[in-house]
Amino acid sequence: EKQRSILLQSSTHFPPPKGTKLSYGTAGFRADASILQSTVFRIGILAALRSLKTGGAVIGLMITASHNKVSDNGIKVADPSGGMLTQDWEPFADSIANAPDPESLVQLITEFAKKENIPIDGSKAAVVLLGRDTRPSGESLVEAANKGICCVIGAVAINMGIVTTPELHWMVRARNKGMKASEADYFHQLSTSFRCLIDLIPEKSGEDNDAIGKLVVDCSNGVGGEKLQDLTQKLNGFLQIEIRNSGGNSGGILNEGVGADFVQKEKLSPQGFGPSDVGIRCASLDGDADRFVYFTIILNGNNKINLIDGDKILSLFALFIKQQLTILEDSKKPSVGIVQTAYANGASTKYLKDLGLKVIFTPTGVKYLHGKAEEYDIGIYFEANGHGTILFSDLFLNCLEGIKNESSSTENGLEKRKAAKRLWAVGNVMNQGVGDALSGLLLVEGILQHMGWSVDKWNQLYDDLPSRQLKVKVADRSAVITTNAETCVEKPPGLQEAINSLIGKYRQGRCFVRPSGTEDVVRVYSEAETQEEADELANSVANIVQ
Ligand code: 16G
Ligand code: ZN
Repeated sequence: EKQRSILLQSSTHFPPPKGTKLSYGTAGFRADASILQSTVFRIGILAALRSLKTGGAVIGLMITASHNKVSDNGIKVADPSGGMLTQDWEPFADSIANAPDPESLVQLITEFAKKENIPIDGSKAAVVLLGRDTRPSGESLVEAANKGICCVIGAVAINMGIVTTPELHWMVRARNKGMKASEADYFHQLSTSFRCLIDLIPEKSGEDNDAIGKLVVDCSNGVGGEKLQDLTQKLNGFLQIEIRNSGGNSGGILNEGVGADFVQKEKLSPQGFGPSDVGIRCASLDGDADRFVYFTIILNGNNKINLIDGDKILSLFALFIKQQLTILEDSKKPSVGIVQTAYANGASTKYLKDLGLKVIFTPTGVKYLHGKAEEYDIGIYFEANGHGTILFSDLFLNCLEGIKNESSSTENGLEKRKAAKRLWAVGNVMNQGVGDALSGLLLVEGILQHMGWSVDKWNQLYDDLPSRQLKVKVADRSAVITTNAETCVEKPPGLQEAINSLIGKYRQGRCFVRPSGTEDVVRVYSEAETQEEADELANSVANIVQ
């Protein structure tokens, strides 16, 4: 009763916006920041309930709209493992976000708590970690989320201030494992595992690692700028990083003509990069630093770039891991799964399969890829847009621990120990909760130094097949229903057959359509042997979708 009256009372201060239906979507709620007060307040309540439900485990609440424009904001929940909120709570998130008044809100909460056996009588404690990116609207939204959390008796909120999305996920996971979980601990883990990779680089005569030169990073004028700066200081010069578009007082606007999303979608260099950067290894983070891509500037190319996307990052990681596993040879073989979506360039899939690796496809959205990757001892997933990570099972980590501690002093034993240590470092540098641009950068840089490779050498692992993406406005995108990891249209009937006959006209033709999860459009993706053919295929399929 006391709980009920607190909820009723507080929620009157957070009326929902009129005439907008909000949906948790693939990446939490996102909208113009001005209408999100009530949503974050309510999701604050949800986060506290989630903590109660999981026996008082720490839950994360991140206020960010990632690569969206600066006037937008959003909110995402991190589960105790540091992964995304369990999917079976999404309908509850939708329904409370859209409850029209305090009475119906409190009724939904009470019913849900009863159904899920959540103790809301104040007898149990709950903890929620709050974080936000650099958007100006973040401060007051954190305040609203905090009010929501504190409405649940026994729940406390801990404000971590401005952090990257993956940093908050890492902190949630670390706390629940009873580890030290401050930002300094996060930087320490990343920098020491990077250092470990560097220390284990085989000596190669004649190769000069300094030739690899500096890395220049576009930080999208977002939270990644300051954080990468701090991390770089911990690297003691083992990596030369120049930071651009760092946000703060440097002038540029968050995500405007900058950032990983812009670079990957437009295939153009971000602001602040130009002809003087030709020949230099460049990378781009997105607004909350959970995605990254690499690129190089094309000489006299009118801002065009060679894009090194998530698929090629994945391929580099897979190759390195495969090499280390080969050194471990006879030891117990871990299961390795590579997880991609239908957007992965066909050339990357071929490359990975030719390496002898198992490639699995899931629908678009990190929660699907992550869930699949968890099924393996080593699960590597990336979306072409640069979101991904590498997951190690506890079993495999234990196995590595064993090999690391073996005492054999034969050459072979020594090499195995080194390989185990490298893999161990990979598992520590890579965020086990979500994709993390800072982790990813360090692993790419570590591997390039290990291989003694230039960025061009890496880019030449395979040539991307020409591809085209289009979006089509339709009356009702939910009329398109897909199956087989979005590669095949189930409804409306006949559409897939029509697409197939168009694909049949092109060498190496591939094409699929799917309703977007974030925009009111149907997306078309095509590949073919030449750019002209890929364009033609996409256009002709777009025509029949309309
Ligand atoms: C969301 C997803 C991203 C996916 C994109 C597809 C997360 C954290 N983010 O941003 O992984 O690539 O949606 O958008 O899951 P679309 O459905 O509009 O094509
Ligand atoms: Zn992001």
